[in-house]
Amino acid sequence: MEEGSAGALADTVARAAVALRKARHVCVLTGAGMSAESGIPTFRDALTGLWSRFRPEELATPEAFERDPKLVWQWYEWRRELVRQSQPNPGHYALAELARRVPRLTLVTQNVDGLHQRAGSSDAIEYHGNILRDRCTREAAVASRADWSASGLPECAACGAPLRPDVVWFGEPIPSGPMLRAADAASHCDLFLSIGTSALVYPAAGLAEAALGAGATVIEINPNPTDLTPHAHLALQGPSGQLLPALLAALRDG
Ligand code: BV8
Repeated sequence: MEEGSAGALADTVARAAVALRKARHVCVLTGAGMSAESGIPTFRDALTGLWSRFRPEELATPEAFERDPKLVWQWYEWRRELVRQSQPNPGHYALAELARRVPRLTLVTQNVDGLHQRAGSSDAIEYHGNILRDRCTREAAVASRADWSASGLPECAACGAPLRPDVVWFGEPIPSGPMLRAADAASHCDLFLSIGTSALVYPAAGLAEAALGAGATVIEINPNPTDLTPHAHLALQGPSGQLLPALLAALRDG
């Protein structure tokens, strides 16, 4: 990074720390970029190699599961293994620490990897569910697996119905609890942090719009520009695993 842009970034981090110091209620939305430095490919990168011939919308949908449950389970088991082998990165830990240094912080994550919780953000709102949990397709509740199934696919231990990953697929509604809690935080916060998301998937991407509409300061952390960047008050262009610890240090030292 050339001298000028490093200086400009340090200045933007300092300005973000001033906004954090003044904030009464911070709402944070994280996306797949938050876990990139933990070795979990971002949602669109996850379709490299074996999966590159698919688009997310072709695998993460009820129709895909209906059409070819074995293929969909293969993709999820592959991603589950990546998640199991991953660790939270310094960005996850910095966010957990930040929650202890501001009056109120609501963390909403689009990620299904559970890394925020493993880093200490126990109250993270799982807007799109959690890939490590199974859900019964009949009882629509989190379920455990039968030891054996005739179909070779995971079945509910209680009722024998097929199991699915406990995530929100494209075309499915966000669970009402997370939806309402996230919408309330976005429209009542005075500072909104959008971290590691391409701001393309709705209704999650609408949370930043709600915060802007309610007059909150919006700060984005992302190495690349997104549709949100032109509307953000501050854009910290870099990896969250480095910028969140820098932001926390600036807040502490301020
Ligand atoms: C719904 C769980 C209605 C599954 C996921 C046309 C226009 C607008 C909307 C739509 C449309 N057509 C359809 C829709 C609706 C659709 C949608 O938004 N589609 C998009 C593709 C246009 N939304 C839905 O279907 C939602 N449901 O609308 O239901 C309804 C209502 C009532 C009743 C019935 C129905 C459901 C959406 C949820 C889908 N599930 N995940 C799974 O994971 O398997 S979404 C999936 O994408 C992940 O959760 C992921 O997190 C999320 C968003 O992606 P990002 O997190 O932003 O990840 P991405 O890879 O895109 O970007 C990564 C970013 O990180 C990049 O910007 C990169 O620069 C940055 N980065 C990289 N490295 C770093 C970094 N940042 C920081 N540090 C780094 N080191």
